[in-house]
Amino acid sequence: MDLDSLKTELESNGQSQLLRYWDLLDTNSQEKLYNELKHLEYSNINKYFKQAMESLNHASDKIDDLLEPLPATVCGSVTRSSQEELKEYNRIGLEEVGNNRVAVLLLAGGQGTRLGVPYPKGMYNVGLPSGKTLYQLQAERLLRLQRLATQQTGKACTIPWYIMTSEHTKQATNDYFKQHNYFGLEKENIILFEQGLLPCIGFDGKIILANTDKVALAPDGNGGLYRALRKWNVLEDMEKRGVTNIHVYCVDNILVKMADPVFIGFCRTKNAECGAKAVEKTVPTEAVGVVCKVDGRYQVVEYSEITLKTAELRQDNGQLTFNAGNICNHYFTLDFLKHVSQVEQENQLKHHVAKKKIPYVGDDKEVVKPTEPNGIKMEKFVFDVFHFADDRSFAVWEVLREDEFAPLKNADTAAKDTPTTCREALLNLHHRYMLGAGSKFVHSDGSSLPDIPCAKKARESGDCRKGENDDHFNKCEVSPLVSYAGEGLTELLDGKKLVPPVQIVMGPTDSEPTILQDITVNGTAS
Ligand code: UD2
Repeated sequence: MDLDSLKTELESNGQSQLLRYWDLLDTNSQEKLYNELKHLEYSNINKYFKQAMESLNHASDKIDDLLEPLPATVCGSVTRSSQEELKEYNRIGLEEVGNNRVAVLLLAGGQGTRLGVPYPKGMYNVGLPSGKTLYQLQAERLLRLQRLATQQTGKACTIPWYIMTSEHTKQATNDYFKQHNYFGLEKENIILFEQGLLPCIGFDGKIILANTDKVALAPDGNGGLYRALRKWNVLEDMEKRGVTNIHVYCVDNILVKMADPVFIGFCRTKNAECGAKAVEKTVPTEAVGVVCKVDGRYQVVEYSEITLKTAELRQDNGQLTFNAGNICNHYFTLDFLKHVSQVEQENQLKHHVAKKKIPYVGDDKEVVKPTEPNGIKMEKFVFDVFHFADDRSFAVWEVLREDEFAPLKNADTAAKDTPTTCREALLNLHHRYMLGAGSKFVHSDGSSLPDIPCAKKARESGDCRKGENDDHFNKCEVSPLVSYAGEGLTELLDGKKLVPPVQIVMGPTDSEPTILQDITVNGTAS
């Protein structure tokens, strides 16, 4: 340990408080703290802090005048495309998958503070009949998609799954996949790498100590991706495997269509290097970021960055002018990722700042949990690289919220984005898949259940007509190993009368799916 040079460095950067408890620590703790401190880049951190405080001071400045809606030329939409176009996008995407040119990259380094569980969010079980966690659903979607691509191309293929973790999630994620035998995927095709951390800083610019021997560190945001790609040579690994298309997504969307061939096919048709999936924002005050242009460059703008007047602007057809709600589903070519991950480009991504209540060690060496914000966390955002795309290389694909977006952000005590809303969204979708495949839902005496569920409010107030409050649409689950996006079910379900709850199940090595029902019509097999 070269304590003297560390002391000098800390002094010259105004961070000597980090050694405040040094003399009270035993040798082990001293070593631990020393190792943490010697890796921090103090002059950079001080620079980031200065920029962060400037941006906080300008947080109320609005950027309305710089905003432009997306040009129609970069946009496409599931609802405005013909069946032929959708089929063609799907074919192109499957061709890419089938030729091993597609990888998925999961952003899973977040701390999941709002959900409040001590383990990574991907391990969360929202209470589906199958009990599957977010990670299991995702793994099975990949397996199914590989099979679909193989059916099209006649060749075996692999979709490598890159997972960005952080200090908080790496070990648990690793152990979880191992414990579950990688859910039928090959171990070498699940590649974990770790994003960086940045210290939390008090409003006075001093780095906060979380404990006498520990700096308060937090992940550097999902935009820490680009630095991490460089550090762990991830792009080299992709190149070696022949990957050219990368689908980046966040862990908490239970409906996520990983490596979605339609999205990939659309982006490739547009010759895009960088793309975003979006859902239509319908209410001006909905707190989602929108994909748009700012000062001529593509960007995601938070609702808080513009005035209500701009958020309320509508086009002639009544749609909001800024309506492309970001759902953290991005497409990149390998070349684009190589470009933006270079030091020169990555350094241009600014840190976003959040005021936080950061636990710190007090004078009596006890950890204090503040009740008011006492400092900041700094994060880069994954979508800030849109800035490097232009009209020729950018594409936005609008999808249906009810088919593709239901994020898990909060515990069930909240009204929105909870385990319950996620579970209902997935089961609702699967109910529609089953109906689409030609099955009918009935009571055990064979009488019909309605196709369209009674609205939740009406159910709660007892306003539903008789037979409509059975909640059956909320009890149908299809294993992703059977169907990726509703396909492949007709043969199994067409003309079948099903009594909910129903599960269509299949194991990773099974060749045929099975219909599981607690009760069948009049006690006979369906
Ligand atoms: C994200 C998007 C937001 C919207 C929303 C939809 C960003 C910056 N914001 O907001 O625009 O699309 O999702 O659900 O993308 N993560 C890391 N490392 C970190 C922090 C986060 O990997 O340091 C991951 C996290 O595990 C998750 C994803 O990034 O998978 C999104 O993080 P979040 O849930 O904190 O983002 P949120 O909801 O504020």
